[in-house]
Amino acid sequence: MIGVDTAGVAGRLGAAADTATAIPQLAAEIGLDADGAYAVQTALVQRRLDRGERLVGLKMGLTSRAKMAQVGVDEVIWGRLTDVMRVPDGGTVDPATFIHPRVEPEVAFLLDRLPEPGEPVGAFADAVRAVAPAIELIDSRYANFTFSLPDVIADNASAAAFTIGAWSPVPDGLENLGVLLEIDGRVVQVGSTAAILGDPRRTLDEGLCLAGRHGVRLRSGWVFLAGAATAAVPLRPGAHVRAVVEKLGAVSLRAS
Ligand code: 0L1
Ligand code: MG
Repeated sequence: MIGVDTAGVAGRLGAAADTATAIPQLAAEIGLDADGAYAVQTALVQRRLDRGERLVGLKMGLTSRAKMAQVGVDEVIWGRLTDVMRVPDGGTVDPATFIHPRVEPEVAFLLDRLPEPGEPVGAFADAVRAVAPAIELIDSRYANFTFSLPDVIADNASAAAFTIGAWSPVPDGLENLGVLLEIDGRVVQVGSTAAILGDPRRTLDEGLCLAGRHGVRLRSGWVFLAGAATAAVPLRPGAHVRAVVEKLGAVSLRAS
């Protein structure tokens, strides 16, 4: 990968997000590989930080077969979350500020005492202070929600917005909890937390390791979106979205 204009590519993706205008895929044309794509992601998120946003966490992407099949990419990826992406539980988003928003039910961790870089998570209960049901709103900046692995990495793993429900202490088991996604009171997706790498707790080791390779260290107090338990569903104007995770409760958001 020689001579990729990292700042230029980040600028194109940033402008696509800011103006809610899709752009064509670009990785194949410019020879962008996965490492180069994470450099673009860093520059893309830096644009947000430069205008005053704060990093508040990390998201894992494509952690389930359903998600991989939905977009035709079969590798776990990660992206960064900022404070401006967070929507309060029960809050409203304007779908017109996104290109083709989709919502998916997730499990979120509130991070606590994390191991040193390169070390695996010892006791999950030490590393994670609390867990919560979450909704992630993803929005690919690429036309037709179609991309390659480096394309989606560069696009900050399609991160756009997220909502976290009430935090609970870490329950005994997280590996097989029922998950529902409802739109306007109707169940549109049914899944299990087992779909998230077999057990959502595994995603924390993955996140530490994958982000660590790019010099990103997870922080105490950060949110960690472990991944979706089902495929994502388009968010239509006026929709009321609710995600329910067994033992953890429910979380909701509304589209204006
Ligand atoms: O959070 C996710 O699993 C999304 C990762 C990127 C792929 C997509 O946009 O669906
Ligand atoms: Mg997600």
